[in-house]
Amino acid sequence: MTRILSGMQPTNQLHLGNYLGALKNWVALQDVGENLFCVVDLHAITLPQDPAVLAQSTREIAAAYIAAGIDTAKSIIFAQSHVSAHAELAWILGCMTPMGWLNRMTQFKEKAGKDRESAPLGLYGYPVLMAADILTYKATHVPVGEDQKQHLELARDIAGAFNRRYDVEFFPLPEPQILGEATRVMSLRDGTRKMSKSDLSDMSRINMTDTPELIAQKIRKAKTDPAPLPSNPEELEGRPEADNLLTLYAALSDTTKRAAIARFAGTQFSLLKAELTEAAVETLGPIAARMNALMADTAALDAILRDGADKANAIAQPILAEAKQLVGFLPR
Ligand code: AQP
Repeated sequence: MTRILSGMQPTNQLHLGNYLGALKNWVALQDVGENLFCVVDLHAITLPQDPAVLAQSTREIAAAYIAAGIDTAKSIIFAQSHVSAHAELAWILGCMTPMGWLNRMTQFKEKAGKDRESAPLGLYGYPVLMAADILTYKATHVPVGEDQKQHLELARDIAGAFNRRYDVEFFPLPEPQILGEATRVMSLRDGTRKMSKSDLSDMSRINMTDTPELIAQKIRKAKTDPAPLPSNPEELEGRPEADNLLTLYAALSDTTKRAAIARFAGTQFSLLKAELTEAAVETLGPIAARMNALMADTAALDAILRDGADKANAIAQPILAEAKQLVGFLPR
């Protein structure tokens, strides 16, 4: 049986990288199996969050899922903190995760920066909680952007560690699904850095709710290089901004990067930027409109999250109970 699980952090507005690297693929995969899409608010507090903003962002991410095409008749949408099994299983799994495995995680190194001694335990243990998110449901497939590949490999290792410790085939090893043309969308200001919610410059990213004018401005000001666009993929080597803009165009126009390169070969960036703006506005405009409409009725969104949590709990609790039994905890 295919069971898909993925999530996004309610840490800021979602951007084009979140959409193309993950959300768009979730929507396309909805008919494949059983789907759970969570708003990972427990992950969000690994860095300080304003409580009122966190609550509102959690609703906003749920609204983005629905506005992008996640159908609550086919998929379960819920907040991670509403299913306590995630945190409980994370503790169990953390007890069989060697620190050496966590020390290799590049995201922790990037987020903790130079002052690692001050970084919270939660940030260090983030990948263990992520493994618990997946394994709590025995999810088989996890559609994510390329940046999450390392965490997914760790989740497989952790599942294996549990199975070996108790000599069982209890947890399936989850498969990462890194799909589409834009698996790693880069910053508009620096083609060597990932487009990210936490980048201080709003001009570095296109947010899912940006107005058409703002999208046009951000793309117009996006960093480029002086040469005309190349005629083959090999010539994109050392030209990260050209590579990124062509990738974005391909993903937003539902074509391949090879076709995008052929379309703009030998032209200046201005043509690519104009057509990319059109494609971005065409894709994001209707999603933003639906998001705004959904956000106008927060009671309805809260009801969707409550219903999702009930359904998610119904799947998670028996799996957690069985895991606890394997560990040797007494039944209640
Ligand atoms: N730039 C990206 N390109 C492709 N996919 C991306 N994802 C994130 N950035 C890109 C994918 O989006 C999903 C949700 O990510 P997240 O919200 O859990 O957190 P993140 O990966 O930490 O996203 P950000 O924007 O980079 O946030 P900050 O700045 O807070 O770290 C994941 O599937 C991710 O792969």
